Amino acid sequence: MKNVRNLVTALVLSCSAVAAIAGDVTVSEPWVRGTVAAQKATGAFMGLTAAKPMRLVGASSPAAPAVEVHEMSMENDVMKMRPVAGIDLPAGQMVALKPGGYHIMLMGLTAPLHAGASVPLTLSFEAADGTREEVQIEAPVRELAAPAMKMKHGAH
Ligand SMILES: [Cu+2]
Repeated sequence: MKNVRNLVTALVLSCSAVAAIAGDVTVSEPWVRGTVAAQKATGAFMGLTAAKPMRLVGASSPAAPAVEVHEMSMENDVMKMRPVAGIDLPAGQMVALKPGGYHIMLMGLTAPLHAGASVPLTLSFEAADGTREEVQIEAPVRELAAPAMKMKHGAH
């Protein structure tokens, strides 16, 4: 009996380490791309799974004065990104925010972000009936691995 309880405790602990579950949305494996000196913007990425139809409508962070929900796409061989009003989350289906697609853009960074640090983020979700829900997460910083892509920022 005791062994079973220990196993359950271990499972609960290991789950809470990778996912923040609050209310109707589960955030899995959040991370932020590290930056180099003088770089003012970067992206935050994660998986979002909603228990019922929800919409990611915004985010904020103490690490950046401006935070927007962005979509990246290829236009004439150039990666472009633009702000979107929100990202729809169908019930029970993981939506990935990842490089090259949807991401959360942190702009106006006051200091470089290095691996080992983590960035607090508050995510705002809206349900079909208009009720809002906020989820707080800590996104670890991953070192900038690849050289910066050729990018154009449309709206900012
Ligand atoms: Cu962006």
